Amino acid sequence: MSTNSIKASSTFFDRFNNQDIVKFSLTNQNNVTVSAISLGATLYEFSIPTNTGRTNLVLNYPNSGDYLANPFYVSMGIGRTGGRIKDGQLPLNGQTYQLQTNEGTTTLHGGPNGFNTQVWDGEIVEEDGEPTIQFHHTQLGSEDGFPGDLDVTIIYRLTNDNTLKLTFEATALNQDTVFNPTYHTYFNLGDNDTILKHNLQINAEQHLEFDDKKLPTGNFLAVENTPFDFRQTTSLGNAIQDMQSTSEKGFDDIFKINDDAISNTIATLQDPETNRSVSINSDRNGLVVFTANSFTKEDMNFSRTNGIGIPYEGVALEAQNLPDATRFNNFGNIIIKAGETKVHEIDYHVEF
Ligand code: FUC
Repeated sequence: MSTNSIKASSTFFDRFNNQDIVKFSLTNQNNVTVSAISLGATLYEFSIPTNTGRTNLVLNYPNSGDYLANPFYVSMGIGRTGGRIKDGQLPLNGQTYQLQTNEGTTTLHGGPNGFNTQVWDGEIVEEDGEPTIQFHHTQLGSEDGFPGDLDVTIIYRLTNDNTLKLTFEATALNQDTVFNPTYHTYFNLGDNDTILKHNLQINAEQHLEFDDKKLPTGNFLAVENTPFDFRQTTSLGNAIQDMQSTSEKGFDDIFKINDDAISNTIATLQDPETNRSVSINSDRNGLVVFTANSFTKEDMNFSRTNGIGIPYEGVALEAQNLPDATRFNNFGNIIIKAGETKVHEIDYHVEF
């Protein structure tokens, strides 16, 4: 007889590029369910029970094909490196590696053959008496252009205090390489089509200055007295309003997490109307906030809004190390030495 308090299941999701895509689910004692699909190890569902049924707190699409037909990385696993690498050129150990590019001259989110494009081997694995979802993939340098081969496992653990723990474990198999994965999770915690009524708090005194390709210049900007000041709980809608004079008309920005918040709560998103919140823990120094400013009705098939994409439909909160970190000596260390294993964790704790 099973004594697990977390229930696990797996089921056929759909076919994509002649491969079966599998959906794995974990449900805890509070009837919170987390599901992931093997395409991109994508977080497909983080749903809670409500008075009227269930609400999924993350954006998704109904079909695998939708995920790569859109440029938005909807709640997908991202790697080897989240964010942008200038000119697709990775400086490492005194050499420069030319990577594949996928945004003009830039390598974005691991490039055109990054983690999100891969079909991961998934299985339910029991650990300490509870089931977990484990996705495994060996990312080959010959496949994505990064130096060396990287053996990667992404683990989903769900606790009975409503925390989803996402762990990335990577081993550099044969060369020094870089590892800065993230989840491109778009949250919409409320019952509205947009996140404009949400509040956001981020433990960040600074954010990064960008050039016109959204590449970091290396300068840190103080958030104080700007729309980037989320040090106290702040209305996201008001902050987005203050960004309307910019070309982005919202946030697509990188916050430098304060040292004392790392490995603790780095940010909290809440919806005052429903009293739902998610707190994010991360062991690294960066958080990208992307408020889906450029979603349009051509970005079809979002499950939440009856198939239509609309601006501000969700907010992507991407916990990671500051991007392009081998180009700047104060952005943190994303290097894995040959033979070395590195582990990173991102936790989402929901309250409702
Ligand atoms: C964020 C942004 C990018 C891109 C992507 C979908 O990571 O930094 O600009 O739009 O999301």
